[in-house]
Amino acid sequence: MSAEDRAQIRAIASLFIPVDAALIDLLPNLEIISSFGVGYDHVDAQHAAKKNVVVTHTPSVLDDEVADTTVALLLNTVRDLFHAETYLRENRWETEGPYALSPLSMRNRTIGIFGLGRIGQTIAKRLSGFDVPIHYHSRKPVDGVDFTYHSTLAQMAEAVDTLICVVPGTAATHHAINADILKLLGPRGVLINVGRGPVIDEPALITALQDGTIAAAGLDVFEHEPKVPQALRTMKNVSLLPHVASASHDTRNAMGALVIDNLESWFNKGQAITPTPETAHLNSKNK
Ligand code: A2R
Repeated sequence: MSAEDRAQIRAIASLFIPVDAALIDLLPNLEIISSFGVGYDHVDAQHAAKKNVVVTHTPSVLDDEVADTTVALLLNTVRDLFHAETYLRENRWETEGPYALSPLSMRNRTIGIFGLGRIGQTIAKRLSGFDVPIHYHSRKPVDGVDFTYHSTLAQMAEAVDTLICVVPGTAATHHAINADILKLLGPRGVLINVGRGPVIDEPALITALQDGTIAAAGLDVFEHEPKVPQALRTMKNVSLLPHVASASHDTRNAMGALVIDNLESWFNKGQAITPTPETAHLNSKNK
């Protein structure tokens, strides 16, 4: 693309496409990057801020869908439902008899939510109906909730047996769930990840699942997705989804509409609707 063409570009709508510092630097008149999804780890928002470029994302409109999928993934994992259904479909119920009892269940579980943000709180609301104690860890306690707060992830992992990860993928959360945290979660431990793959040290998780350090895992996101390690695919105590937590027509349409609404609002009213925290201070064309 010629320098003249690049100078025409004032906005990027990004659907899972990386927008790195080099791309931002190529576009001298870029004003806004409107990104699809609540997580925007594929956009260099800090570099965009330095260049006075607003980055927007699509929070809130996917909370219910992701929370529903999280509960489904948790139940699928503890009750072994995928393998039970496969057993029926292979006609083994009729020929071999009832499916084996599941070693795990939701009974007597204690839940720990790593990241009690918009999605984490929506998950907690749903799980409150399961009569299970709910704990959480984030950097600050959340006002107005009566779940048990832990100021460190290690403290929470020790106190719970079911860890739900729903933090953003950042430098600070990279490999936050490592061999030490899995050991603290313990042999009844169930790990669910609907946040970002790199938050978990995947090789450490595979080892922990193989040697019984924890009992099971349910994963919607992966460290190098769409590549999923063969070891995970062949393990029976693992439930795997191809990053579909928000992937219904309803919710993806709402997310797409917010991508467009942010662009329209920026160009028509001089202000985007849902800027990321890194660029919120730039969110006025009259700055
Ligand atoms: O730490 P806080 O108080 O800012 O709480 C946020 C927490 N969080 C962390 N907790 C511990 N250590 C960290 N380094 C850290 N960084 C962030 O994660 C907050 O409770 C939560 C994020 O909540 P929201 O910003 O409301 O995000 P939302 O919409 O719930 O989505 C979470 C993530 C997305 O970034 C995507 O990666 C994925 O779920 O779809």
